[in-house]
Amino acid sequence: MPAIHQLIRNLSDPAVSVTGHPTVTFQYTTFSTTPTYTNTTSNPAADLFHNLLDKIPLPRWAVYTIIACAILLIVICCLCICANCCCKNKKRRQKKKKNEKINLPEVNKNTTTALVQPDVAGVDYGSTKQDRGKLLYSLEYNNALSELQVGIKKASDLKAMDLGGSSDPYVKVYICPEKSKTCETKVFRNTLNPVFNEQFSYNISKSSLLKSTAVMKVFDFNRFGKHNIIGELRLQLSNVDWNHVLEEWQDLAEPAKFEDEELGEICFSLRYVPTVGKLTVVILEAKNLKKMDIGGLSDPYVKVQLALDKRKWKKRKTSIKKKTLNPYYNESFTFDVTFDQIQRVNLVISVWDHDAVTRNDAMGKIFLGCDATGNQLRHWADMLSNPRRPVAQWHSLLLAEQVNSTLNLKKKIPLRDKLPL
Ligand SMILES: [Ca+2]
Ligand SMILES: [Ca+2]
Repeated sequence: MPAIHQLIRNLSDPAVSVTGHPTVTFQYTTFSTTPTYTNTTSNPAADLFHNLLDKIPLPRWAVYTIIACAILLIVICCLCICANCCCKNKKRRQKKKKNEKINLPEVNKNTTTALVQPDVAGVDYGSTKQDRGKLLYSLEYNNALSELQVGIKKASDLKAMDLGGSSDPYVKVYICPEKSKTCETKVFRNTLNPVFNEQFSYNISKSSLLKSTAVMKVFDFNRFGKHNIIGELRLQLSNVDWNHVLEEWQDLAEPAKFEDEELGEICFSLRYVPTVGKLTVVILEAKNLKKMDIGGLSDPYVKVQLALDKRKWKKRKTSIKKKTLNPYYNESFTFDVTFDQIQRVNLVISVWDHDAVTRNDAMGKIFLGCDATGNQLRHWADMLSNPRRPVAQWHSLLLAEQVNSTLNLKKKIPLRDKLPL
């Protein structure tokens, strides 16, 4: 087999020896102890390597091929890992960039994120003011009459509170710390730039004026939900130059939470049938009432009173709901009120905490009627303009003293006046 012999020689594999015998034997098990190349080097490391190779029961070319393949495989693996890492980093960088792009306009539009989680370095306090809009108001004091005039002129760039990207703004005005009279402007539907042009007057002595603060709160009206505050102004009246009429724009601030005591809310429906002269009040429920008892709860009941020509006239009350701050009543009261009387009537709704031993305490109060303002007047007007249809609405309770001083009811109507007119 000379061809094979030659081939083997060409491969110059020292592991393969050919005997003089015509048959070729691949001596995998027997090795020559003194191969020719051993003499060429005296490096002990190389000797060790070659000895190791000699011990492997494979031809040298196969061993070299395997080693080459292994190195190639390792290199390919390394390259793959590197490529993968680079790719991931690139993707991460791109994703980060993308996220930054998405977040930026949101942050610009809505700085409440900055308010909730203030980044000490990055908070822009000015932008929170711009977000809520601004209000043009006027202040004037008449020394002779001891009368303060607060003008609510207009607002601009108000914050959108409704889903449609708009608001239904109105302004509540009162003087702290007295808070005896709260005035409200009309509601302007679906606008962020309302023109109110309303003026409110407060009787206040010069000495108490200088210790007072005028509060102007801009709210968003919602037909079936709680009214949300858009922003407010608090003006220290001691800082005002009263020799002139003050008129200026000011950025609305975030509402202060400390001052307004939450007295809870009450929901009731009103229905008036003019033909038969019947006014029906259904006390539905109340929520978030004030804690009056030691256990952290209250025993609330609701008084429904009517005043005619500012005199106490008729009254009824609901049952007492024990140990709750969120009572449900659904109790109906019908009063005879003629069409002539309904225009001179005030409906006073008050929530009381029942106490077995001590006097019952007032928890909150509101009144409706033609003398009412704001939300209460709206509910009353809705009832009158929808005869025979019950109109339900939630109302925020006010301090009983505040309502009493605004309403200023006289004593009970004498008996003869109770007779039908
Ligand atoms: Ca609204
Ligand atoms: Ca009680």
